[in-house]
Order: sequence, then C-alpha cells, then structure tokens
Amino acid sequence: MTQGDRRDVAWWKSAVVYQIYPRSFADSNGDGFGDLAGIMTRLDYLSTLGIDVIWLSPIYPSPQADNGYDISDYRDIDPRFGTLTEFDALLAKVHELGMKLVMDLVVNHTSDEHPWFAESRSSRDSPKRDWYIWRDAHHGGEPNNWGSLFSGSAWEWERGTDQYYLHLFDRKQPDLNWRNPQVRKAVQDIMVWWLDRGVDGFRMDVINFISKADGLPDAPAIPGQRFVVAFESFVDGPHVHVYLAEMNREVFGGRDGEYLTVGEMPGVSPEQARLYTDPARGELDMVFQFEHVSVDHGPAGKFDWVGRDLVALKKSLHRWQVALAETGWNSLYWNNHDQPRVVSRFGDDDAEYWAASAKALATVLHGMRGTPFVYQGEELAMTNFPFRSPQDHKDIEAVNYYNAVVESRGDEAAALAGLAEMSRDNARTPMQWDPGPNAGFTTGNPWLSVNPNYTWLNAAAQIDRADSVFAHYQALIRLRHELPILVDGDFTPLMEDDPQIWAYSRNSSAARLLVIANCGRDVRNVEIGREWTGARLLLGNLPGTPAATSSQSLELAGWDARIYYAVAP
Ligand code: TEU
Repeated sequence: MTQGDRRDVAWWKSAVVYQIYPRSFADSNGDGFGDLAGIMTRLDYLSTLGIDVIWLSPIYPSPQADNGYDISDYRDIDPRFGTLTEFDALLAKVHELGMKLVMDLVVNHTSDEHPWFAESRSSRDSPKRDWYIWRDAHHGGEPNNWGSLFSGSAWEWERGTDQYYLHLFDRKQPDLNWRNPQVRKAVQDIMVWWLDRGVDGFRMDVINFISKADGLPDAPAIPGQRFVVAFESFVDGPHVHVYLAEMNREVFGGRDGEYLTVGEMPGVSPEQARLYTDPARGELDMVFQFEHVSVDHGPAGKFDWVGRDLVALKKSLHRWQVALAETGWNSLYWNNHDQPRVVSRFGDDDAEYWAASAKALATVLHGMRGTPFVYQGEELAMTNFPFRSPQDHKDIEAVNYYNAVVESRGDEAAALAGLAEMSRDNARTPMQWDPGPNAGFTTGNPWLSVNPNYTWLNAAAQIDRADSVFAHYQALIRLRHELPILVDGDFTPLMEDDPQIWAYSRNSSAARLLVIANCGRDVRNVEIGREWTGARLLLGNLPGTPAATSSQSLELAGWDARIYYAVAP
C-alpha cells in the first residue's frame, strides 16, 4: 500500500482533545473549587478554540486524597462538582456543540473509602477479600520491598485482620486485584453504565499497572533505599493485554458509536505501545507514553531535575513517531495535570520569548503524527508557579516527598528546588480567565493560589488577538482538521543532533510539509535544501515571515517556528 492509499477512517486520528481539570477550571458557586456548572459556562470558549473532545479528570465522589484519583463511588458525581443531573445537562450541551466527552477511569486502585474496600478489609473471609491484594507479613515486616510512587512503602498494615494491603500510590489508594474475574466484570459494568449515559470513551489511569508479576518478587535493591518502586513487576505485567482485550470486547463489542480510549502508561516501551494500540488486537486506540516527559529526570527521580536537553527530547519523540508509524497510534502531549507547564519546562518563559517559545513548542508537537492533547491553560501559555515554601505545595506526591526528605535528613533546599520545577501543582493552579479578582476562576477563596501573572496572562487578553498563543493553537487545530497530510503523512526527522533546531518533514503521495523551529534565542541560518525552495508558509509564529521560501536556506530568529507546504516532488 502506498501512503496515499493508507487512508484510515478512525475519527480520532484527526481530532484534538482538551483536558479539563475540573477543580481548577471554573467555579460557579464561590466555594473556591471548580465545578460542572462552571464548565458549562465555558463551553463556548472550547468551541472557539476548535477542539473535538473534552477529557474530564475525575469528578466522582472521592475523599480527594489525590484530587479525585481516589474514587469512592464510580456511579455518581462528587457534590463538590455537582450532580448527575448537571452532568447530563453538560454532556447534552457538549454534544449539541459538536464535541465529545471522555471520562477518566481510575481502576488500578480505588479509594480506601470505597464500599468494596470497606467490605474487603472487614474480614479475611469477606467475599470481597480477594478484590484487593492482601499479604501476610514477611519476617515481621512488609511482604516485599516495594515502594510507593508517592514515597515510602507500597504496603499498609491492617491491624484488624493482621495483613498488609498493596497500594502503588498513596495508602488511601489500595490496588484492585485484577486477577479476580469479578473485579474485571465490575469495572466493565461501570464503563457500560457511563456509555449508556452517553459518554464517548475513557482515559484510563495507569492502566498498564493492573497486572502484577506472579509472586510479587522483591525489586532489585538500591543501596541506601529501604523501598524501591518495582516498575519491572507491574509495568506491562503478565496478563495486561488479556485484560484489556477482554475489556474492549465486553464493553465496546457490538456497540455502535464513535468512541475513544486512551491508556495512561508510565514506563511503557514503544514495542509494548504498538501492541496496545494495534487495531487488529482490539485493546486501546492510543496510549500516553512517558519517555519525553522523563528526559529531565535525574538518577534520583523526577524531583532530581536536570534541566532541558533538547536533543534528548527531540530524539525521544521522534523515536515514538517512527516506532508507531506502521502499526498503532501516538498520542501527542506536553502537558496534563501531572506535568509542569511546558513553556517553563522546555520553552523560555522570560517576557521576551514567552509567547514565541510556547507557540514554537506547540508547532513542533502538533505537526507530528498522532492525536494532540491540550491541557487547560496550555493554549494561553500558562507558566509554572513561583513556589517558595513547603506550605505552597498541596499535592500529596509533593507533600509525601518533602516529608520523606525531611525525615531522612536529606537536602531540604534541593528538595524544594526540585519541587518548584517539577511539582504537579504547577499544572493545577486555577485557570486564568481574565484580569479580575482570582483571574475570574472564583469569587471565593481558590483552593490553590492563582499564579500572580494572571493580571496580564489570561484568556480575555488573548481570545480576540490574532497574534496570541490562543490564536496559534486555534490555527494548529484548524490545520489538523483541514490537512490530511498532518493526519496520515509519513514522518522523517531532520537535523536530529542540532542542539537548537527542531525539524522534520511529513510526506504523502500528494504533498510535503516542513516543520522547523528554532528552540533557542540565538538567530540561526539553516540549510533546508533545494527541494524546499518556493515552499508556501502555512503557519508561522513571528510577524513578517515571508509567504514562501526564496532560497535553500532560512534565517530563523529566536524561537522562530514555521510550517511549510509543498506539492510532492
Ligand atoms: O498518574 C500516574 C503516574 O504515575 C504519574 O504521572 C504520577 O503523576 C506521578 O507523578 C509519578 O511520579 C496518574 C494520574 O494522572 C495521577 O494524577 C494520579 O495521582 C496517579 O495516576 C494515581 O491515580
């Protein structure tokens, strides 16, 4: 098959998804906490941006230990966010505006306050005992050396029944036992319940963690560490493909409709991702891989931040483009509720380059093959928060980490510096709507401080300006819808070892695209080759860029980014 024939009909291949983190998006009732009624008032904004799908981070009843990623009832709405009636109205309005809505499905674990866990912990004979992962003490201590992703041991002792339960995340997030077919059936029933309500699919939280290695073996020891996160024993575990294929069959089999499934998969390899997203296997449509958002992690983990390495970043994303070219499909993302803001992380958030660098990074991501995801505020180039003290951090991961460092008498100043760069709260500060009080997010007291730059960095200042970051995202989304080559063209990396230029081409039987960006402040002259002479500028991010190339070389100003179009040779 030639490229031109490989036209695929899956609707999500030309779609752009927008992630809402409801507690920080829009507050309608002044309690400082975003809600569904608030989202309702902002749907026109999303329509104007042009996105196709909304993904809502969890809105289910939850003790909110991990901001809703600890669910205590999968079939209702947390009163903080609203009611099921409001949800139905929101969904209807989303559909009326021609968009779709995808729910967050968090089923590697539940809250410890979910009735299933209350039942499971009540006795060793409970019919739901085996719904979670219980083990006896080993030599008077934890069953193995597994560490939690949120610091400390992954095991919590339960005095009542003299056993430990496993929690890969916080102790308030016990892991479900997916080996038990009743658990899998219960999850499938939840999914069907939401699909029957009209939702358009699911984003599945850490779904490649659901199958744990036989016997839960110790992780290879790390000197000086009592507990070790045992990735090799739960990432892409022994039965995960079987569970996902079963889920797909049981939930979506025989259903008519246009659905989207995306699995969040820390530690997934391209080879595994190809299996998860091979349409012939019937598991998932796409996955969120983590390689490119780990290139600035140091040997001691994410808070051991080592700064930007553009070549490593490019090579990582390029590797995924190539690996999933023939089979499978990529998601494309810079941001979500767990990642620091991209303009601060990989761009340049000093005033002079703030807008240009945000647009440049958006350009190189949206020019790739895959389904782009935009996280709330990214379309405005919201930045990291100026964290100073330990009290500034609300996130459970940050708090646990800081306490663990203090406890082990580590370097607290270094811990705070790492947290400032990498804390998830960077992404979670309230959405900046306008220059009014609390950025228009709430009339009350916001649950997390608004970034002080909201006075000039806000949606109202950008939506009607042709040169805004918002307008640039609008243009990229429009191109995704209008240009088939962006969806199915081949990908060829260019100048991969250049420490400052990000460039690649896209090719189909009919056309060619050159995506090129100067990811630094210094002006650069770049040889692009004779074949691009006369190519038409489709999109640029700086004023005054000529409408076509006139020679074999380009002069790129600081953070200059362009997309050129030419017919096939
Ligand atoms: O995150 C999974 C995950 O492993 C990381 O991205 C996590 O955020 C952490 O930074 C690891 O260092 C998902 C959710 O997106 C996240 O919000 C939840 O806290 C987590 O699962 C548990 O449900």
